[in-house]
Amino acid sequence: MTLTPDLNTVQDIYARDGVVLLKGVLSQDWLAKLRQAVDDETAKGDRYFAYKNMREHPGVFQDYCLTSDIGQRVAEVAGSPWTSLIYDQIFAKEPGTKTQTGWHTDQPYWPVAGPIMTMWIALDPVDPDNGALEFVRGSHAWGAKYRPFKTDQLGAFLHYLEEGNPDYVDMPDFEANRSDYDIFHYPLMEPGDALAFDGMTVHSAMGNRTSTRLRRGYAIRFAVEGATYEPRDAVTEWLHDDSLRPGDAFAGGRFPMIYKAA
Ligand SMILES: O=C(O)CCC(=O)C(=O)O
Repeated sequence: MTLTPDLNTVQDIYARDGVVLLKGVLSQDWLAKLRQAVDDETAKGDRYFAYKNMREHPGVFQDYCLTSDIGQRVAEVAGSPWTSLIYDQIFAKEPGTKTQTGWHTDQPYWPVAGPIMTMWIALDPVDPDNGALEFVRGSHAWGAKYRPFKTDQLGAFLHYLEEGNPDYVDMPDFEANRSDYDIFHYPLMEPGDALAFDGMTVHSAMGNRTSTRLRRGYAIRFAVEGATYEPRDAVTEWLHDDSLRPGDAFAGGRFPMIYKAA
């Protein structure tokens, strides 16, 4: 894969905005295989948030994570000598899904301190009609740790978690005060494009107001140099690994290093 725009520009945008669009990350072959694998998985009947950690089982998701060039791409964008896998997730927003995925940051839900990156790969054309992701530009650099919260199966806010934890602050109401923030989205992602975004970037996803256009996204979460294991509580328990100790580099055990610079 050659990066469009070039790597220096990509790194600059990522550092400035906390998110960058990468064109043509998937080959046609991986696109076809991942689409099929997503369809097979979603045919099992769960919805939206339920499809997680497929890569822990043999199959297309595991093959993609372990054998494709995605780990190297993450390392390049992050400027890191290595990449490890945290977990993967399908976001299939069906036609007619009115719910907007609430504004949130990802890091508070995972047992990681330090830099992490999601690659959110579009398997369909994605635009504001069928569920474009929205970002608050530069919010990854604010240093704000927003309290995690529970959502319903479609991503709507239900209630806060860790209410007594002084490390977190409640999230401002970005939706009600949109004009106070630099909120943006990419007008069109083509199948095989990816959004690389920081674990602290505030983001949400629009509803899918089409009646026919499924919006399939495949998100993979990665740790890079500087990330450490930080198991916290019930919120992150689903991703714990007792073979790592708090403070260890976030690689090994359940979280294989999938790329290391020579
Ligand atoms: O794809 C979506 O609908 C939401 C994605 C998201 O919030 C995430 O990847 O963290």
